[in-house]
Amino acid sequence: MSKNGYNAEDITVLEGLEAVRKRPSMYIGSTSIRGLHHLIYEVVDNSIDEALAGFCNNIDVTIHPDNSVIVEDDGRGIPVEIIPKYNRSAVEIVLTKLHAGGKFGGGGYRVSGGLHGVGVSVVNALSEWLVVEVRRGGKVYQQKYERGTPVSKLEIVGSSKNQGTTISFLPDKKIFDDINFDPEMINQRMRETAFLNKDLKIKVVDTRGESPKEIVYKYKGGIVDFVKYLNSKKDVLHKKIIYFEGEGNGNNIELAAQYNSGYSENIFSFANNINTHEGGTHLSGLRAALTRTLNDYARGYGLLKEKEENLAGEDIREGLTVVLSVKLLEPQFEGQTKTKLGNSEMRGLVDNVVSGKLKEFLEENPKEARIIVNKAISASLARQAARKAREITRRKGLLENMSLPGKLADCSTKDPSHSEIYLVEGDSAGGSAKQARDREFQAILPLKGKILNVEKARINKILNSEEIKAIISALGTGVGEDFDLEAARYHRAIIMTDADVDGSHIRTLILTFFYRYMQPLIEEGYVYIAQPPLYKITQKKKNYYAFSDKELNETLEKTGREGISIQRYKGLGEMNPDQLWETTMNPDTRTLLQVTIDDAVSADEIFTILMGDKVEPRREFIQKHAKDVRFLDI
Ligand code: 0RA
Repeated sequence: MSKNGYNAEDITVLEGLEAVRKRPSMYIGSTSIRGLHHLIYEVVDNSIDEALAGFCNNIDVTIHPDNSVIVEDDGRGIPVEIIPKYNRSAVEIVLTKLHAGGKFGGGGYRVSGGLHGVGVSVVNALSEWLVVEVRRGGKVYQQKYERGTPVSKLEIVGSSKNQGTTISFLPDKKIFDDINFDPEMINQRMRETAFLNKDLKIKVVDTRGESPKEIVYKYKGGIVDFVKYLNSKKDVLHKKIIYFEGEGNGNNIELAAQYNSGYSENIFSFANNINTHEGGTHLSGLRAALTRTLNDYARGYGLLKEKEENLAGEDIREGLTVVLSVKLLEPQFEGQTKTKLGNSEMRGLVDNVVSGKLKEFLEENPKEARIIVNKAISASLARQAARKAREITRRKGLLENMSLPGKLADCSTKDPSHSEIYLVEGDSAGGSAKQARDREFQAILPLKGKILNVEKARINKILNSEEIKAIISALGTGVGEDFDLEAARYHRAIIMTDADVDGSHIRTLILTFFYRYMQPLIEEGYVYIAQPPLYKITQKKKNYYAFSDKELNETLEKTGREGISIQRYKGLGEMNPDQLWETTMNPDTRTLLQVTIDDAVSADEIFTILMGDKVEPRREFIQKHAKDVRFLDI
């Protein structure tokens, strides 16, 4: 041991954390608001592991005015014994060594153990300070760290009958662009975590406002309550939520499902509490079981005649909300974002459990069974009609040699990665945009008025809509199951609408269509929103543009308010092509908002509310969000 108390092992530990500080994005994805929230999720996931092991019932998350966070649980507490190999306490190893969390646990289901959990040591490395408190064996232990380095020994600071761990930390402003936590993001995630862990109580306290806000999430129905929540703004086709549970080789599956009268599929799958956005074996097992079991039932009861074609998977999943949650001892995650479950044994297990139990459910509930089969049959008929319509359009397109819409002003380059298409509201703005654009790489597609609300129509009707057909053929990708990102003719689809109520409605309609029928386009970051200015301020023949009221005020301050004139743009059409180019279309000077799907649950909720049938929830939403545009970042 050297004179400063560190040995060679400690030095490699600290070098590990130094690497985290040098390249934080490698460990938490980014240093944006998303990465910041990862810190909380990481600590909470460690507490959830204690809950999965059956030792933790309560987690409290508290955010303080300085954006420091406390996560307290009543799990077993991080072990405090000295680990001989390191000559350090287990606590210190967990807090300073990358991926050390799993070393001492062993066995059981883990959220934080997989490729996802980077370890609380990463949180420690990226925090200005961190304090860990462990209640274990009647004593309270405490140790402090700064930017990952211990600044005190693990000390006994008191006694307690309780057990558990409390981790408090302040995100490092040197690392994060902004350390302001977003309560919506935290609540969303904690709500989802509580749904997935029946009876676990998660309390979120935000003390930053004038009065502290406290929300408690605890669901005794678990994923049944989750499905109830997901369908709460929809018309459901049967009251009772279908629920199955099964087990095999120590792996566990749970499923809750309910149909609604809508046309979209809402299947959320999880493995060890991790949202498997990219699906995987459990999801394929589920899909196979659904398709086979419902076809068998429909044939067996003569609901589907011999000469009629089988119901397709997508017919059966229309209007279906499902939460599938599996727990595995050794989950394998694959895919680009490591959110695809790879364990091959899961396919058969889920297929078996779902086939068996779903058959039983259908036999025992003939009324519900009929409703479900009839819904799938209508979907199938609509799909067949759509296919015919598509075949006709395709043939027509070939014959007339014009598969691209007539009103598309295409760009000249044929390289999709350098091409962008502006979807523009109205013919007049479309005209200005055509004059303004750089025709080398910018294409313009003017759209007439309101496009069809896809939330209220089935695929056959959607494919009959002129505006939607124009969007699909211009993009070249196809839709739904046929969607092919590789075929995209542009890598940027930019929605450009007026900065008024109608404009935002049209933008939402287009986004809804993309979200429901071309989701990968959004997931891959191809969808953008143009930001035209709200004001033009002229002073001595010089023009300034303001994109918000705040910017208008700033500009007025700057210009000294003398001899100025202000024009408020009511529509894109009021700008001349030069101004439109300069403010909204020139890549060197414009600002684009990239549309992202932060969370599929809230995105679905938002589109259901904004575009769906039920008027009441829509009114509530619009009142609640009238002053912000956050819902654009679905
Ligand atoms: C290592 C081993 C055990 C628990 C934990 C770490 C643990 C970590 C965190 C982080 C936040 N809360 C936590 N709670 C527990 C297993 C403990 C045992 O075997 O007694």
